[in-house]
Amino acid sequence: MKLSMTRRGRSGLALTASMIAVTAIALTGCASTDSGDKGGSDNDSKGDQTITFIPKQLNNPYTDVVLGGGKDGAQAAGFKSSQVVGPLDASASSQVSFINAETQAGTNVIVIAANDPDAVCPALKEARDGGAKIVAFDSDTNKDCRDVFVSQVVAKDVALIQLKLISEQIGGEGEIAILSATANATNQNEWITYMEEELKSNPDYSKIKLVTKVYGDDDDTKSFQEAQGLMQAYPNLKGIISPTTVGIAATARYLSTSEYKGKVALTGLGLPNEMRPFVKDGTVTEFALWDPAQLGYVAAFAGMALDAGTITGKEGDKFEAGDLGERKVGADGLVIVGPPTVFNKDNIDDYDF
Ligand code: RAM
Repeated sequence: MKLSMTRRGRSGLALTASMIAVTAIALTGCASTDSGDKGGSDNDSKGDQTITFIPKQLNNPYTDVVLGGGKDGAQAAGFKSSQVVGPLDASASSQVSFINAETQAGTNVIVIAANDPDAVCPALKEARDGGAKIVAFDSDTNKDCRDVFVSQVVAKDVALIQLKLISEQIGGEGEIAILSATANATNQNEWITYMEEELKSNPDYSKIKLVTKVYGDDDDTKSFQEAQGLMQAYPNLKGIISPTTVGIAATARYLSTSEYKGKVALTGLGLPNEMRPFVKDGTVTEFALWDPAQLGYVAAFAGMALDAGTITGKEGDKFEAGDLGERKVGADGLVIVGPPTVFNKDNIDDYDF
């Protein structure tokens, strides 16, 4: 990993605490945005811009790390103020009222991780009509509702790494299941589709059978129960892929005290700090993720470049993302942050997020 903003030595906990404070202000309805000039040129762009992050949901430790990076990025990019607002659940329409409030407030840049690619679109279009720039991150909206999509990694790579890990862990054959977040999440569904295609087309995986997909809704309790349900419904299950930090942690917790510990493999996308005990106790061998703070950080810089008019989101546009250097806009407004990292007992202690 080239540059990690949250490698050991920087405090992920501090970020989390500060984000909780911001969230508390937002939830009481007291958060204010400054309605600044929308800034049409590079020269008048610095100084009074406002940026608001709307994650899929607030009560998600992954989100806290992303938003910590977002806050750092907003400051480094020169925003006058940044804030976080959002729902407590990741349901399809839960973000709409928050978008509308930002439109009312005249916020310059809205950064959103969409719970549903369609549900947020009418509200985002209104925000754009009012002059706001829209940066989707983590989970995309429909392409015509945002200016750019800042993605952690190439979506197909995320899918392939998880398949490779599960295949290694179950010896290349047997039944597997996917325990996802919500059924509408754009990012989850894209990864799952790539996994399904690869399972069908790659002869290396011809002996692996995906028996079911279940949804824990990025809710710890529901994810735990879904994991338990999987084991009851599929007694021959060899492995579970959970491409969500909430799902993989809840599943690991279930497996760790069950008779399936060490027998049913679990991989997916997890936070090293949450997964550490389960790697150390042998419940989980290897899982993957990127540095979530970098996602928020790059999204803030993309927002500033859009607001300043130095990029419009077209293919080939370039912008500086502070410490992380130059980023390029690809086809369909896609900005890639960095490659996924695989965590196991040998390297997990090197990471702190
Ligand atoms: C969960 C969320 C998020 C996803 C990560 C990996 O926290 O579903 O959208 O990107 O996991």
